[in-house]
Amino acid sequence: MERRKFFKAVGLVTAAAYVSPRIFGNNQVQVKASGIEGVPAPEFPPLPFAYDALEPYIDARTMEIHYDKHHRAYYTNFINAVKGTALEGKPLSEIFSTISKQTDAVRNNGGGYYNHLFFWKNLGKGSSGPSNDLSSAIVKSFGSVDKFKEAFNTAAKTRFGSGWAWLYLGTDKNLTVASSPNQDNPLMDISPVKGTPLLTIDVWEHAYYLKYQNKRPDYIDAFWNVVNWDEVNTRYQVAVKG
Ligand code: MN3
Repeated sequence: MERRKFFKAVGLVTAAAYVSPRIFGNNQVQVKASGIEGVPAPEFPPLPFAYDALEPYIDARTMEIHYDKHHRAYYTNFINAVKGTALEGKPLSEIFSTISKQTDAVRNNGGGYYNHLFFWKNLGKGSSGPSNDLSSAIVKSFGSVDKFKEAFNTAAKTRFGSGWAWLYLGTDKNLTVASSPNQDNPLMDISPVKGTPLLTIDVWEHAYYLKYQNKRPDYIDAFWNVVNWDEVNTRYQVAVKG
């Protein structure tokens, strides 16, 4: 990257880090623009773990294609879609809050870029489980942690075609589970499910077909072995304070 562009990018990231929580449009979702909801990275961000890190639950070949082909394409197409427009250099949270007014290219590729960034961060091995605070909130909303997992699994299994299932803190401050089609997410003003996302699973066939073929439920069951609860707990803490 040339120096001028580099400093421009760093300047935007730094500025975005100090944006306080805001309510965007009619979306009523508060998110700090300093995380992955902030200004798009100037370069395609690295995968936070090795391709084989989630074996045997998610295989290395699937991870490689998913990250290096699918996710990279969303990133590149999104950057190209906003280049030279009023959206260039804007935080993703702000773009999503007005997504109903944007092109399909921005909606699909922006969603695809963000949702995968989010998904990688909520995957990993070795974390213990939901924090006490998050557990209490889950029990309050779903009755028990098992019932929450059941609701999440149902949302993931019954999403027709391609999409995502989410645990999110709704605008009413209750934990909710729902699914979204294609590359939509709860930060989008166009989405019937709105809130701050805490946990997600990609149920597009490209996320599991090499290993699980048509057995989406087996992939969803395996997913629980590689949830990075540390990330989910942190997101919950930030979301309730927001
Ligand atoms: Mn995917």
